[in-house]
Amino acid sequence: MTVERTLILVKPDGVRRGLVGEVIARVEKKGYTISALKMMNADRALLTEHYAEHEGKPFFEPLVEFMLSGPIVAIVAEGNRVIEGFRKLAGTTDPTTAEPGTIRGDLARDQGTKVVQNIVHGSDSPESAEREISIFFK
Ligand code: D4T
Repeated sequence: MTVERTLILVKPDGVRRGLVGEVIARVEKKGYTISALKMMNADRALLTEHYAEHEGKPFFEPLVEFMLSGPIVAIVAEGNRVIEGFRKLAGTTDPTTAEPGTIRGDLARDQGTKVVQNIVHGSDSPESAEREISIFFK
């Protein structure tokens, strides 16, 4: 058994478009358990910590501005191999080419903005998941 936890964020575009329920429904229908959930307004310090690996990249500042542009929903989901499983549910980073059937493939597209607006974030490893959960659920 590989029971894991992952951090999911519904980003400001997802909240603005009323897709919080849709994201949660897909996670629950897949069979994962929601173990924590909160709506919040992120601040710059929290986002800089969360996106530390991207600091200095050209899309970092637009990414932070985008993530500050409205409320987000932070979710902890649990289940066997949920980290990999949620990333498959989310689809690839670029929503134009994300597979239909995925959250990004079905619900997002290129907006022509400096930063990709792709509805959700999902942790990419057990180490990232624990690090990110401790940032969003202090
Ligand atoms: P997250 O982290 O949001 O689940 O998305 P990914 O794992 O798919 O993507 P990421 O961490 O590499 O990027 C974080 C965030 O930055 C945007 N982005 C990324 C962008 O606008 N341009 C880029 O070239 C990259 C790599 C999209 C997601």
